[in-house]
Amino acid sequence: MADQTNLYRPSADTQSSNEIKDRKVVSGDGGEPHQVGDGPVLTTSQGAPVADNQNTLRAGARGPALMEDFHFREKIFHFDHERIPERVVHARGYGAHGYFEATEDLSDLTSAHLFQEKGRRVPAFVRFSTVAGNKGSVDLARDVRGFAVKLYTEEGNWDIVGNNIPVFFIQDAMKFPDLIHSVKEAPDRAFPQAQSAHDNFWDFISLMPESMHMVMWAMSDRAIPRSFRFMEGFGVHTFRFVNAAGKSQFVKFHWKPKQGLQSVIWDEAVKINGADPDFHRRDLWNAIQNGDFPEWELGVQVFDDAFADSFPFDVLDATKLIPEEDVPVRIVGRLVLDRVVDNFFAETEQVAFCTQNIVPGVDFTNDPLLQGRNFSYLDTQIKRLGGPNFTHIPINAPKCPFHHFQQDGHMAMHNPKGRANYEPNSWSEGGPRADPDRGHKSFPEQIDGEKRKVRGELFADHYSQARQFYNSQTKIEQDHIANAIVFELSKVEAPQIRERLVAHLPNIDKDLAKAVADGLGLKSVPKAHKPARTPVDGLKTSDALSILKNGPDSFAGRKMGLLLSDGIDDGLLDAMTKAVKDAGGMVEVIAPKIGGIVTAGGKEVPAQQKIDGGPSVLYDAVVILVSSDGAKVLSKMHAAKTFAADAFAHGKFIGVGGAGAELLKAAGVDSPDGGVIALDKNTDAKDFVTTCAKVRFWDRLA
Ligand code: HDD
Repeated sequence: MADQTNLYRPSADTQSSNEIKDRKVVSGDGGEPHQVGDGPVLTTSQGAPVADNQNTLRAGARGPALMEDFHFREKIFHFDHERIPERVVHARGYGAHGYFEATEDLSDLTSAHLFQEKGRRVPAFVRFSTVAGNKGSVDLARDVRGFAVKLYTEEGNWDIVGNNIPVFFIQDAMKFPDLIHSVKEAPDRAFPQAQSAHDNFWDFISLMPESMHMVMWAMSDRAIPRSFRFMEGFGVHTFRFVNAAGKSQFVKFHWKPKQGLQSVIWDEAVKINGADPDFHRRDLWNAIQNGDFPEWELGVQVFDDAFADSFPFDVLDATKLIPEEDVPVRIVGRLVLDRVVDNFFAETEQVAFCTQNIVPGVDFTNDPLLQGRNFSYLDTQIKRLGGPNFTHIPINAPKCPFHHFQQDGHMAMHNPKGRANYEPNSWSEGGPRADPDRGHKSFPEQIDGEKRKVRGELFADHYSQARQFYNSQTKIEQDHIANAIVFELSKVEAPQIRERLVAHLPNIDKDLAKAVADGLGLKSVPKAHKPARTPVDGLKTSDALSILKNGPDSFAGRKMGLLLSDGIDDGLLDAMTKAVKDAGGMVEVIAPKIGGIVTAGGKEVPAQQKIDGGPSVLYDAVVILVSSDGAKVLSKMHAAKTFAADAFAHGKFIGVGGAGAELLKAAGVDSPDGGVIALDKNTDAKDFVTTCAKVRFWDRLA
């Protein structure tokens, strides 16, 4: 019987800290300097102490290297094998540990152990990701974000492998390889990387009307989130909850960030990718390391067969959502991320999410996308992690007791003990047995149908919810959608593909179609494609679908960029720093030199960024606090002028202290508006930070 007690854990010798330790440097045998110290002795993987980590074993100082050098051979062979295949999708991701706590007793709905009592807690691991880009691609690609949650419950691991968008591009898993091939780099030229703005993607999409709803989401600012911390997550599919009496209800899962929703705007995304390609992972790392633990509420939409039958769309169709106004989201738990990984590869890279990992009390539905996923995830982990024993890797192993007869295979780490490795057997130490009371039981749904390659009738409505989504957006958000489609299609070389895509838009919204046609320079809006099914009229708009209607209510978790120069007023600087911290935000100092600045009062303030490494796109709001000498110096620096001009162009709130207005003027901001706020006295700092909770001065962008 396998058990969980002998999981391999490497010793954590090195901790992530910024502490510097000066170790003694001595000369090695061959005259090469190397470090000695009071840490552990370097060993081979076999544990043999190493004497020299600088020189291979040689026949003579200038002679050939000897094969006999087992330390050299081990070191190089291991290095040569460091890479494993990256995920075929969602290759770039970032994970963190935390916990999930049930805030409701849901025993009436599900027998899931986790929900049998309010307050039950289980460890959790979450991996956020982009979809299309390779592992080393940029964080702020326009893309869907993966939101995969592993809950280590007492009755097994439960993986909710979701996205930050509640619907999907396709309805049937059969089309997934085509979708992904189309969005990834073209096979003949190996570009573009981490982008959907190219012919292959839009060629495919324009031929797949079922993708139109998701396309509206992907072209909205949902696809360029400000941070993983400020985005929602969705289980997407309809699942089942099954209670102890065997009664089943349908359920959809939602993760709602306590931090509120926030996205960047496209021009920022493009620039952030250059300034800090790791923007999202750095943000999560910093927040957790600062003790500002991101938190999401788990919400469920629970509904029965009667609702499903009356709903104008098929609840098994992953291209459709159920508006919160139709079935309210009930908050039943909280997810808190409070610990970064010890090692990225061991945890974030090797974590293996599988949609088929569910627990008693939770069940699948016949959603054809979900059913296909249940095959794909297990299959992909075997390839990616090298064999069936990926569940032995600590990050994937259950944290509850587990007992089974699976054995052997590459890297088997906890094979069954004893003689019995089959069942039934009659040995006294005969190992585990199935338990019909505790075990997972599929909901005994009555199924009757012809064996055919078909889809449900209602799946054919591809435009109604796309329209509902578009209509639920604020004007600014609608403009962003139109601009995004124009941007993307402007990168498409084949005019026929552009037009074929635009011909879907009148079925969603005539003004949107016109705006996109104009933006592309088309003479007119092409004739609309004929819908396969007449769209449903009069769907009510849903505020839950808009980011701007669900923004933050404070500056907590946000970052203020302070552009400073020598000779500034100490009082205002201190007041601003305090106001941001009191609001739960972070400050970062940007200065002409990384060595920092000296205030009028003689205080040395270190900088976190030199001006050209800290453009304003990296901050939620900025303060320009400079002396008049400082303003003169900065006004001659392109990076400083761009800092100010971009902050203004991106609708940011700009606090202006000292001679800051001079820099704004030099940057071409001649007519400051209500979002450019003079900081005349120290008490202005607090009001400014309160104002910044609105994230942007939207009037400037309208
Ligand atoms: Fe998938 C990874 C989310 C459809 C096949 N998917 C993957 C990850 C997320 C999603 C978040 C990354 C997990 C991690 O961080 O390791 N995928 C979704 C959602 C979908 C979806 C929300 C639609 C509702 N996926 C989907 C389909 C298929 C796959 C239809 C195949 C039929 N997905 C995979 C995969 C991946 C994966 C190939 C690649 C790496 C991995 O599984 O672990 O199996």
